[in-house]
Amino acid sequence: MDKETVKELATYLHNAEKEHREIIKITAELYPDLSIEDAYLVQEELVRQKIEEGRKVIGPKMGITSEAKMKQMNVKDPIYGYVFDYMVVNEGESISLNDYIHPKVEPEIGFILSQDLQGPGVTALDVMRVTEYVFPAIEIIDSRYENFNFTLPDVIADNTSAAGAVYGTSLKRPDALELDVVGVTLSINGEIQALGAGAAVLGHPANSVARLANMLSKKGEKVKAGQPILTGGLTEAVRLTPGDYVSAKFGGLGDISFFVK
Ligand code: OOG
Ligand code: MG
Repeated sequence: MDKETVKELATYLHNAEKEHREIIKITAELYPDLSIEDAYLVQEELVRQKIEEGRKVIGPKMGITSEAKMKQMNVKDPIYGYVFDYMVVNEGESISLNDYIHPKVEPEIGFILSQDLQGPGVTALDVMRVTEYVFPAIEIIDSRYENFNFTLPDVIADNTSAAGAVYGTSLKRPDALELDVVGVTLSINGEIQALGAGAAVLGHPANSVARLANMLSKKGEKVKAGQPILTGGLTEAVRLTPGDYVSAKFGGLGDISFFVK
């Protein structure tokens, strides 16, 4: 894919995000043959454009981390993208639906490492050895594509639908918990809408961080110490509507919540 096309596709996505406007997926018309590799080039260009506008990367995020979702999309690898400073929502704060297109929320387990992790060959055990803290999180995803309808390359180019993140401030040492059996409930206005457990993410969320390190190593990059890492949704994502009070409760990890206006 030539540089001009990469730029054009990144700008197409970037503008849709800034204007809170849904667009037709790239593979439908603009570039039907978009490969996974090309899609990451578009994502890199999108990240570059945001940084050029003064935005800052806060941390990486993993997506499509359940075996069921990977099978459904017929892929072997999960996908990754980046959360930026302007996407961060503080616990207890309100978001306005006007700032999004058709946002959904999903509870996730977050990691913070004490050392950089460089693949290939990183295992979950390597991850646990350098994990400083784990924390509860809610990710807000907001595909720029009509009806959240996309192919894998489309969603990779779209920075894996990243739009918001609530990083819980209750930090726990990783050996204080068995993360695969940490249960989670996601409630809207006090009613449980979805539930899951840590094992929904590749059997154990540490596997997700290991896969991230190994995927990044193909680009000569690593998972950096100190950055909050989102490991992937523990439940299906739930659509938001005005007036929602969103809360996620994690066994042993604590609760987080925010409001929707
Ligand atoms: C893609 C993002 C998926 C996750 O945790 O699986 C994701 C999407 O479903 O829009 O963030
Ligand atoms: Mg997610």
